[in-house]
Amino acid sequence: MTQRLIVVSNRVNPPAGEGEESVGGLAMALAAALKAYSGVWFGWSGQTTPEFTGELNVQEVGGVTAATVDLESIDVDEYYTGYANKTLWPLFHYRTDLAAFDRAFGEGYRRVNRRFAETLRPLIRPDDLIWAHDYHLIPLARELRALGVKNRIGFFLHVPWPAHQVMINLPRHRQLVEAMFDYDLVGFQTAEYQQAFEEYVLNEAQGVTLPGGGLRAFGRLLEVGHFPIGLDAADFARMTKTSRARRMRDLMTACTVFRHLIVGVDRLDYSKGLEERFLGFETFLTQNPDLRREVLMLQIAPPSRESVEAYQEIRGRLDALSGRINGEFADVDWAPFRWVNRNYRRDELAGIYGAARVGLVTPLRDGMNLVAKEYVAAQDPADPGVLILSRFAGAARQMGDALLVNPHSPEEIADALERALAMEKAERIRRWRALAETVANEDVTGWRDNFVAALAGKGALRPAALAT
Ligand code: ADQ
Repeated sequence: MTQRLIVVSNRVNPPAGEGEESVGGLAMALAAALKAYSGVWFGWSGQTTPEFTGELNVQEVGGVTAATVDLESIDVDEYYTGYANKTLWPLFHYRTDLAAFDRAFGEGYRRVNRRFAETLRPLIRPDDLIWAHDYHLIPLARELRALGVKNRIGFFLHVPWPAHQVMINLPRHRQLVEAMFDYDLVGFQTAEYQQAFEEYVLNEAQGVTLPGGGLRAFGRLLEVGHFPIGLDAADFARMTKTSRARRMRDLMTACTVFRHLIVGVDRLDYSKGLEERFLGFETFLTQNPDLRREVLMLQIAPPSRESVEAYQEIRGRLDALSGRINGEFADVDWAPFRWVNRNYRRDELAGIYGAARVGLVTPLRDGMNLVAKEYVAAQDPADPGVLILSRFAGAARQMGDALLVNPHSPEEIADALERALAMEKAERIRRWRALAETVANEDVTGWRDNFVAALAGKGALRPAALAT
């Protein structure tokens, strides 16, 4: 019998059906990962309750057992909106200028992790593997251990782990890192983030690296590794062939006759580099008067985390910038820029990517970035488009055949657009083939299997020093 897997993440939102609207990178990946395991997906329901009761709501959704719990609104303010999204998210994305440091947030974060642990405890059987996800849940293992849980517990960080000098901006950073040593295995998206974590442990906690991998610090041992996340590649490939995807591709092709479509798809987040990207497109239009009528840029960015001020501000700035670009360059029969703030079904997105000659993916920092991989997976092998990708997305480590750019530089973005639009078909095919191979081979199934094998102690990662 396969071991049960208990997945824990802040939100639990498995896609209910076929072409449902996408629910973000993490949710898509976890739903795909859980399909193959019997087990449970546990987390916050997204609902609030006047008083925390720890009552579980268990449902079967899309082949997955989802167990959720409601939180008090102060929990949501301090733990989710506060510590997770106003403190850790900006810090881990190198935006210390936007990070709020408030002790009440830290206390709420700890309290909610304890509440999650207490609610989850009765569901855990002795040989279950437990896999916690992302920056909301760093102290979960510590709380579970305090309740006597002896199971193997793993943690995967979907966002970047910042450089040591950035990390130490966080008050009580040592306490947060110490809590990570209650896991058996901690996984990162890239070798770079893993190294940054190790550097922190060596410098701040007098840790040592063990011969076979792994770390010793705070009187404990921890296995660490990097596990780049990928798409549910087979499912996405199928999605590109649906009638809805085809219809969307035909629609986009029809409304861009004689023009090349440049597409960006992101959650509306300051880490995604949208302002710089808009300025890059504006620079491109300024530098290339003869190409202006030959392109249309479509940026899709549904609002997210609207309760956080920084997100309201960026929305206002982007609205103004998109208006300025169209005001400056549009003609009576034509406008260069489309700015759309809504979600699309995944099959429709596949169709949009498929119609785009350029995929413009330029986050300032990104743990991985699945949009880059989706864009590649949706291309026509006989006439593929060109991916322009930020150097600071985790995906850049695997996708060196994209045109890599510094996302802070509108000029570099403009130059890359020129190059992409002028690229001969033979070069586009050569680059795309290499990218498509990576996307197909390093998919979400491999990510899950590698992590779970390492957590179960069957992976190559298990250092000899830990076995003794
Ligand atoms: P995100 O920051 O959400 O994920 P990303 O990896 O790009 O970023 O995933 C976004 C997902 O949302 C994609 O599947 C995309 O198709 C979908 N999406 C975006 N805009 C959409 C729209 N308008 N309509 C429908 N769907 C839309 C976090 C980390 C990433 C990491 C993932 C997975 O920040 O770095 O890659 O988790 O680990």
